Amino acid sequence: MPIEFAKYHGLGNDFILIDNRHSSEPVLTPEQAVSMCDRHFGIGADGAIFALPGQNGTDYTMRIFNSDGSEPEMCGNGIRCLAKFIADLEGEKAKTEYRIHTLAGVISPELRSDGQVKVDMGLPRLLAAEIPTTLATPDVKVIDVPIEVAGKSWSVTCVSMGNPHCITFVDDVSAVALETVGPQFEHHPAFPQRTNTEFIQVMRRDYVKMRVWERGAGVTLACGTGACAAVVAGVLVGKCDRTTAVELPGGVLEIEWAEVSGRIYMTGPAQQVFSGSLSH
Ligand code: ZDP
Repeated sequence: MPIEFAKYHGLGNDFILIDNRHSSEPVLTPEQAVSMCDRHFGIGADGAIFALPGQNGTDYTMRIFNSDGSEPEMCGNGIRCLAKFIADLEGEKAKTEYRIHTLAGVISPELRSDGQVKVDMGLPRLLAAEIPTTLATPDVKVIDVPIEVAGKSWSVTCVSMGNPHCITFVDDVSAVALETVGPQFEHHPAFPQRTNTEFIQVMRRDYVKMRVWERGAGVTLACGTGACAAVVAGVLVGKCDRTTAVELPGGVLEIEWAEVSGRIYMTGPAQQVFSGSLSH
């Protein structure tokens, strides 16, 4: 039986989307997802995302495999793509807001009339045990803490958006040797679940440039959870406003860390590129 898929991207962070409404287990194994994500031997993507039936009163469940087959708890750009994908699947019955069950809790994307998707990303988690990281004792936040990576001392702030993020502020983001430094952060013993790493250059209090090394996916053009984590870190270290635009290689995400509720809102595009069917 051929499996239908659609390819979407959010700011160049690209995903294979699969209609998995008939089953509560992903129709691809992590190994199959790895070959489909391969840019030469497969479709090519940073991850594979499955739209499964909802749980506990939610509309859908999202599962995602990174391009290396590991399973992250959440994916910010991916959930914008998922929202567009399910609206496309539902056609006339489509809603403008969905409640999605993820391994990081319930996340709610809203399809706006201007084509952008605004996502309530929930609350950031800041305690060392929640990241998880051993850079501080379990019930302490990791803000501006030194770490030795690739023969250099970096000052980092750690934020979980359901998935782990390590943020470091640099003078010139274009000068960071992502391909060599990134994997050394990802596999550093201070991060038992590995980590995504964001390098941030503050242009203004409300505008930053970011490059990312993603756990399980390497260099990507954008990372939604990473952009949220970066703004939280920017606010915590006093460099950013609560509403800040994050410029990634693939484009700009608008992030707001609401003062009263403490929730994070991410707004950005998501777009279908093509659809097809998998041949095994
Ligand atoms: O946490 C991880 O393992 C990430 N690689 C998951 C994917 C995050 C993503 N880039 C995002 O936009 O949040 C999809």
